[in-house]
Amino acid sequence: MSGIGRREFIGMGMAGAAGLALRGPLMSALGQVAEPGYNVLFIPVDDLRPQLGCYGQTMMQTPQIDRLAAEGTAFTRAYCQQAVCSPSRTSLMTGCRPDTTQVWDLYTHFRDNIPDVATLPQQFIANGYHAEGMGKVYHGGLDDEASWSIPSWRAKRSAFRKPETLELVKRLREEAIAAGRDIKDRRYRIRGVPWEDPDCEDSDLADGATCDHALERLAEVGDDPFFLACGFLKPHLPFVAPKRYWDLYDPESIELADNPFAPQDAPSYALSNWGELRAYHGMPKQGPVTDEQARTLIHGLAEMELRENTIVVLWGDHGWNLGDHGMWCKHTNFESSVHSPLIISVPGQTPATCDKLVEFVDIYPSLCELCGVPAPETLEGTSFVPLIEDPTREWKSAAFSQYPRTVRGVGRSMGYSMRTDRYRFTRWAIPEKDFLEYELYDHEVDPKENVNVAGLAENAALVAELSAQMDAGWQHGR
Ligand SMILES: [Ca+2]
Repeated sequence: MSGIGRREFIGMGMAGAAGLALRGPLMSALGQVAEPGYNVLFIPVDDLRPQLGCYGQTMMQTPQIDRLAAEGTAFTRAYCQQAVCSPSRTSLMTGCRPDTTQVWDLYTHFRDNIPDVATLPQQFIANGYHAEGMGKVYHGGLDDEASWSIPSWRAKRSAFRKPETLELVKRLREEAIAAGRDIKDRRYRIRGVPWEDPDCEDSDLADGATCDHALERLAEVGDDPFFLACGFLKPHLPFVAPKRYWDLYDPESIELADNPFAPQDAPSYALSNWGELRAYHGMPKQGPVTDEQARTLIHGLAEMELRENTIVVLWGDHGWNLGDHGMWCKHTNFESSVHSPLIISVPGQTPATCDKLVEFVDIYPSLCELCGVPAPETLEGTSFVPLIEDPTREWKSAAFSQYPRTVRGVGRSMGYSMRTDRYRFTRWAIPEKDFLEYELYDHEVDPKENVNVAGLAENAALVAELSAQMDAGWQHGR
């Protein structure tokens, strides 16, 4: 970028968000010369809860993600729109909320419902970018051809490495087949053990191989600006990481959730029975491999002199319960499920931690604004670029998430949840059955959401007020 420093540019853009959206970073200070926009390195991380050093979790050793955060903006209150892989990723990649994508499960492809939507990388391709996807970007089996300039890439690696695990998986498979089960049916998939610590190289496992592939591709990028999505599978179950990463942690020193109980007065269906983990043998702990992959990628960018023109954005697709409320995995509307890591680093920006409420649907319009790519009118989020410049400014008043649940004996309900500065408010309704229940957690005194205070008489007016705010929806969240 000539004629204007990146820092000046960022400052200029932030001073008037609309101006930046119109001018984009493609123009010089004179407004004449179009230059290639920023590259984007886009790093989805599967099931990464904000348990990172840069979020104050000193137990974790995540120095490289912390370094990325130290160079960029770490959003400490970022929320996914639905706490499970495909609905969350689909929402983020289309810039639309789950009720628009109508993807609330792990089986529906968004093209079946919104066939003409321009996904985030697709919009970049339409504006001169080369977009590649590798590793897990969309949920498995739900890739989207139109999103990539060349077919997406996945590492071919076994999920496990240890001979005894491979033997166990083989035996379970044989037993299932002998019992007449179709093991290709998702319900009967053989999952094996929940964790493993093989003594192997990073590249022997899928994430290491994906990282290597990303570095190879970065070395070969052409003249067009790139949008490179490099999705990591870990720390999603099964927790498999090379032994040396496990050895960084003393099991005795690992802190356990201090609220391993259901919230007081919360409806039982609000909780998850964490069937995802129960499908494995044994019990889990957390492996830290992702940090190392992020380091290698970002280091590679620096070596190739791409870092100074590349925006890096790292996000976990949702939170994860590590025994919180007695649950494991995600699949709920609680803070521990929807609160997710989001870090963006824009060259030349002033590093900051930002505690304003942001949503994953905001990522699409933000990257558009930063890269001078026009944002489609269908987007249902708000660019958080102004927060990169001024992390303390006034911002949106609520973040919205949702999760469907069957209420026993009543029917299927979509639980809508709203995080405001102070409260988490969740509403479960089945209008045709005259069913309506609320959850209300006051984060000022109950940050772990241990007591549902929606039913207290003194909170009746507050519940009505929050309910009205929820009805007004995300469009009125600012
Ligand atoms: Ca996930």
